[in-house]
Amino acid sequence: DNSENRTCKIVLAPFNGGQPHGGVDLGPEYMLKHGLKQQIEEALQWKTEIVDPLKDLDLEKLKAEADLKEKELKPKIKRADLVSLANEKIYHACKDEIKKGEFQLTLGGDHSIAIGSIAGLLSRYPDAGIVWIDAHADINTVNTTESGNLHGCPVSFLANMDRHDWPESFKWIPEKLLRTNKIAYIGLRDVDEGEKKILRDNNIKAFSMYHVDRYGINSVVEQALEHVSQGDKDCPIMISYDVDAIDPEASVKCTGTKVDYGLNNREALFLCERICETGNVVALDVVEVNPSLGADENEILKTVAMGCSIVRCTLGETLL
Ligand code: 6HN
Ligand code: MN
Ligand code: MN
Ligand code: MN
Repeated sequence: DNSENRTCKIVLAPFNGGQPHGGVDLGPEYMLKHGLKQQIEEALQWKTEIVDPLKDLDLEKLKAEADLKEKELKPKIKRADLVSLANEKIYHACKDEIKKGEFQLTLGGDHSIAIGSIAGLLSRYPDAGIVWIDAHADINTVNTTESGNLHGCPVSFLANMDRHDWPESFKWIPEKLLRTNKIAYIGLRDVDEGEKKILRDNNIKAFSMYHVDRYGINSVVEQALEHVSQGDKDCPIMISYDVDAIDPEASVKCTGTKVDYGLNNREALFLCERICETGNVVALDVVEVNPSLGADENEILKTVAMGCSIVRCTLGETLL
């Protein structure tokens, strides 16, 4: 129903410090250049407003300084203070500049930015359910991470895992934030051994590509929604969408941690359509679009266009 003229707040999160590649910070710019804002306004008849929480940070300079310092220190987790700083800003923007009833759309950036976006969303809707669409579980803790890349860890921070071992800078993250029964994964196919143990020990609902093949995407989405809603038919739902969930051959080649045999294009968008149809979707992240990893213009266009389609389908463009 477009008649109410809803507002979509577009939170820009052009941050790349949670992983090693440059270029993922270009995600928001490329999606906007592709016409995302106009698409939301014209096709969907929503109002849009840009929120730009990182605009005062010189991110490339801060990253260079962090990398120089870490060259000698070689800490287990990389650029912790920078990732924390960027996310604290994203958190405050989502918490303070978005009102109940407005849609929270966050454009990454790497997936570490979900620490801020989800912490912000949960400040408005503490009981929201999170559907995490990804090839990866992103639930490594500061102790289990093998890569040290913080885009592999956002869920553990949100769920307050191993909090006693966090660098001091992360302590702004509220306690008792995300309960592990309020998240469900779809699309997993590259999960580290330490993460598998965390998923098992905490009984976390996770649908891998095996489950998509076994039950079909329709049943998987239904089960995920039922699980995160915990019996509340009005439960607010947020989607955190890592585009690497989607098969590289199908459309998404421009992303930093590509994994074969993912969701096909229809499965990828059906998810968004079905979750939109519940009428309960309040927020979406689109992350890990990296235009600089394209071999040619066409590869870049396909990935960026898919990012924009995810947004439009989640807002209801394709529903009749
Ligand atoms: N992402 N599990 C791997 C790691 O480095 O911890 C990969 C993480 C990928 C994160 O794609 O958002
Ligand atoms: Mn991923
Ligand atoms: Mn792996
Ligand atoms: Mn991810």
